[in-house]
Amino acid sequence: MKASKKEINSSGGDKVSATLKSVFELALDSQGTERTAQMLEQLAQELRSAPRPAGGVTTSYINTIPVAEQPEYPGDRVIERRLKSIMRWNAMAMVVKANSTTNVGGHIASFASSATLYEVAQNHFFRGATENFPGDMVYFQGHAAPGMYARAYMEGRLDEKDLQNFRQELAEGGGLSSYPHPYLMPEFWQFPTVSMGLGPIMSLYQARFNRYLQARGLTNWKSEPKVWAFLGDGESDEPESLGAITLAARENLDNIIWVVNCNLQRLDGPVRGNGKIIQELEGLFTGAGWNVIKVIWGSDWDDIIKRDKSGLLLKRMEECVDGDYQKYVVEPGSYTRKHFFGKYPELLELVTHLSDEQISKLLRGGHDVRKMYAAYQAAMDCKGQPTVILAKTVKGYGLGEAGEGKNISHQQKKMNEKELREFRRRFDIPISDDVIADTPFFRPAPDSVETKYLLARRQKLGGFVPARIVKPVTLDVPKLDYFAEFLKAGKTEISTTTAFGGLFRNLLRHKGISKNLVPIIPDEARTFGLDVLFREIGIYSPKGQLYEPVDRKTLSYYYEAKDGQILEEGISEAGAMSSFLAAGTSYATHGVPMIPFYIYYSMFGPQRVGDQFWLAGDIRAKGFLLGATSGRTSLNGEGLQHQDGHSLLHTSTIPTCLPYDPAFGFELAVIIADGMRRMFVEQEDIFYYLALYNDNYAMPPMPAGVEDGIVKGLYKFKAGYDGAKIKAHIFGSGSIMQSALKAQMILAEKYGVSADVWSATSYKLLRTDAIRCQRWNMLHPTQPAKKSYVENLLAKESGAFVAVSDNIRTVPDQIAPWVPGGLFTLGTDGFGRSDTRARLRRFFGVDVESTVIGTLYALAERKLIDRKVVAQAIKDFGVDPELVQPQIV
Ligand SMILES: Cc1ncc(C[n+]2csc(CCOP(=O)(O)OP(=O)(O)O)c2C)c(N)n1
Ligand SMILES: [Mg+2]
Repeated sequence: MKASKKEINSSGGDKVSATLKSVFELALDSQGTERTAQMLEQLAQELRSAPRPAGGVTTSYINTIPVAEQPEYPGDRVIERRLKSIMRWNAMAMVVKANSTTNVGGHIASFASSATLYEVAQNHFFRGATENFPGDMVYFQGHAAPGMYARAYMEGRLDEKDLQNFRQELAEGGGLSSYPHPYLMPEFWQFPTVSMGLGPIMSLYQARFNRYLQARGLTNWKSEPKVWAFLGDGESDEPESLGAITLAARENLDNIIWVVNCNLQRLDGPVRGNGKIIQELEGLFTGAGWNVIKVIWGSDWDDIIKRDKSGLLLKRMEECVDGDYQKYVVEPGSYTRKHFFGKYPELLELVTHLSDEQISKLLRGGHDVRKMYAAYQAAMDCKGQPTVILAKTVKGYGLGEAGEGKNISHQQKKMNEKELREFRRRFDIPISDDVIADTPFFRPAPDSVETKYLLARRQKLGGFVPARIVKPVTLDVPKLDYFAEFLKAGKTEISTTTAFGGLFRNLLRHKGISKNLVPIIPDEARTFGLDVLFREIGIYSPKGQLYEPVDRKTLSYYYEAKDGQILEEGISEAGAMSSFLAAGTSYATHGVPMIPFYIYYSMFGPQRVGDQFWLAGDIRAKGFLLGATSGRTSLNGEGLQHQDGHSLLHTSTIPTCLPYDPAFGFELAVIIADGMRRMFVEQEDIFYYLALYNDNYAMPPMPAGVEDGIVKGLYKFKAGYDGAKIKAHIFGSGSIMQSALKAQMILAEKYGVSADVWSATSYKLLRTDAIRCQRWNMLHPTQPAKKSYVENLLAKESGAFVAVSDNIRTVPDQIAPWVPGGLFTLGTDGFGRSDTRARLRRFFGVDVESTVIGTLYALAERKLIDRKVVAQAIKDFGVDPELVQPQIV
C-alpha cells in the first residue's frame, strides 16, 4: 500500500491521486471517520504552511472541469461558428472602416479574443427580459463593444448605417457610441463599463441589490436573474475589480457569474509576463470563497493531456510563464514544438502526429465552445457561491500578422489588403476579391439558416441582450405640504444634517414611497445622528442577525434583519456608490423605481470615487447623494484630509447632477420634494447632490414665494433695511449663510450699509441656465437677447455683490459674469486645518467680520464708500492683513 516518495515523484498526476485515494480509504477503514478527519486536518495544516506560489490556493494549470464531466454541446456548432465568424468580420470591418477616413479609434483585438465567450452565452445562457423577468444583467467588457454591435446588426437591431457610423455619433443620422453608454444609447446599453474596474464592482453590488429587492418583497420574478460580468485580465489589476469580491461569497451571491477574459495581455504588454494571471486570480478568488472554474485548454488538448503518463506535460504547462504562452501565439508551430514540448523529449512524442500548422492551432479553452459551455453550465448550477470563470484566450485571435498575440494588438485599428484576405480565409467569409479592400459589412439573408438560427436562439432565451427597456412607473411622491413641519421655524438650533435626518424619517412614514426608499450609509450613521434608523427600519443582512447585539437593551440597537431597509456598507465608498448606482437605476433594470439616499462623509465623495459619480450620469441614475460634514470650516477639528470645500465644484461638472448647498431645513424640503417629482413623476434621468453641514443654528420659517428661487439656485432671503444710501448684496449658502446674516446686521448698524442677503442654493444651476442663454444669443445675434434667470433676478439691483461660501471661491465664481458689475467672493481655498470653527473661519476669511470687510471692500472698489472705512474695519476687527493662505500655488 505504502507508496515511496521516489515512486510518487516519478509517477503521473493520475497515479498520485489514485494512491492518495487508496490511502484515504485505508484510513477510513482502519481508523474510522473521526480520526481520519483529524489526520486530514493535520495534513491540511501542513499544506497550508508549505511554500507555494503567491496568491493563495491554486490547483494545477489545467481545466477545472474534467473531460468526463463535460456536457454534450447542445447547439449546432457549424452554424454557430459561421455566425461568430461573420460577427468577427463585421466587428473588425466597423473599426477598420471608421479609421480609414477618420482617426476615431476603436478596438479589434479584445472582441477577437472574447467572441466565443459571448457567443456561447448569447446562444445558450443570457436570458432576455420577459413578463415577470427583468432579464439577465450583463456587464460587457467595454472594448468588446464592436462585437456586440456586430451581433445586433445580424439580429436586425442595427443597420449598415449604424455600423458605418461607429464612433461618429454626431454624423448625420447618428452613430454608435464607442463603448457601452446608457446615456448615449439608452435603449441598448444598460451598464457603462469602460472605465476599468467599475463594471466588476458594480456587478457585485447589482447582484446584491437584486437579493435586497427580493428580500424586501419588491419583486415578482418567475426566476432570479443572473448578473454576468465580463472583464479583462488586465482590468483585474484595478483595486475596484477585486476589492469587493469577498462580499459576494459572504452573502452567497450565486446569482453572479464573472468571466475573466484571460488573453494574458493588456494595453502595453503582458498582464503577468513573468507569472500566470490565471493562477494568481484563482488563488485570490478561491481564498475569497468563490467557485473558480479555469478554462485553459481547448478540446484538442484533451487527448494530448490524456496520453501524458509522465506528468511532464503538466510540469511543462506549469513552469511556462504567460510571457512564454504569448510567444507561442506569435511564433510558428515549429517554435512551440521545439520550445514547449521539446524541453522534455518525452513530450515531443505526444505531438508527433501533429503538423506544425496543427500545433499552432491547438485551441485555448476560451476559444472552444464545448469548454465554455461546460463552464457556464457549471456556473449556472453552482449553489451558494459566486462563480468566476477564468478563460484563457488569445488577444487579437484570428488577426494573424495584423496583431494576433502581439504587444501592439490592443491598439490595432487598421488592416492591409493582405491581412484582410487572410482574415477572410481563416473565417470563411463570403466576400469577393474586388470589394474586400472596402471591408464591406456582411449579413446573411433574413431567411438564411444562420439568421433563423440566431433569432430562434434569442427568442428561446426571451429576447435580445443587451437591451435597456424602461417602462415608466410614476411614484406617489409627497408634495411640499407633506413637509409642513420643516417649513416652520425650528424649536431648537440644529444642523442641516439633523434637519435631513428628521425629514428622511418623515419620508419613511409616507405610504406612497416609504418602501422605495433605500438609505445607504458607509459606516457613518452615528456621525450623522442616523443610528436611530437601525432599529426603526433594520439593516439589510441576508443572514438576519445570528447574535445578540451588545447594545440590545438600548432603544436604537444595531439591528440586522433579512428584510432590513438600510444598506450599511461598511467602510467602502466605492461599494456604497455601487449600491447607489444599482438602486438609482432600478427603475430601468427592474421596472421598480427606488429612491436611494446615500449619505456619507462629504470629503470621501467625488474626491474619492469621482469616476463613479460621473458614471451615475452615464448610467442615468436617479437619487440623492448627501455629502454630510461638508464645508471646510463647518467641519472643525478634523483637519486637512476631512474638510471638504470642493465637492460642490466636482459635482457641478457632471451634466445630469444638480448640486445644491442648502442653508436651511425648509430649503432641503423644497429641493427634495422637487427632486422626487422631477425624477419619479416627470421621469427625468437626473440626480441630486446636497451638501449637508453639522453646524447648529436656528432654522427659520420659509419666507413666502421662495420655492421657485430655491429650486433655480438663488433667491432673496432677507432684504436689508429701507432707505439706506449704500446698497450691497451678500450671497450666502450652507452654514456659512450665518456669516452673511450676521454681517448684514453689522453693516447696517455700524456702516449704514443696507445689505440684502440672498441664499444661493445652486451656483451650478444658475450658471448652466446663463451659459445656455449666452450661447443662444451668440448664435442669434440679430434677435432680441434672452436673459437668464440670474440676470433677470439681479437686473434691478444696485450696489456691490459679494459671495461668501464654505467652499473654494470657484464655486460662487461660476456666476460672476452675470452679476451686475461682477462678484467679489470669499471662500475657503487651501488645505483644511484642525481648530475651532471661529478660528478656522477667521483663518480662511469667511467669518462674520471677514464678510463685513469683504462687503466694504467691494463697495470701496465701486467707489461707494471710502477705502479708509475698509482699513479702519480691518483694524477694528483685528484681522491680520498679512495673513495669506500658505502653499496655494
Ligand atoms: C480606469 C481605466 N484606465 C485605463 C483605461 C485604458 N485602457 C483601455 S483598455 C486597456 C487594457 C485592457 O486590458 P484588459 O483588461 O486585459 O482587456 P483586453 O482588451 O485584453 O481583453 C486600458 C489600459 C481604461 N479604459 N480605464
Ligand atoms: Mg487582457
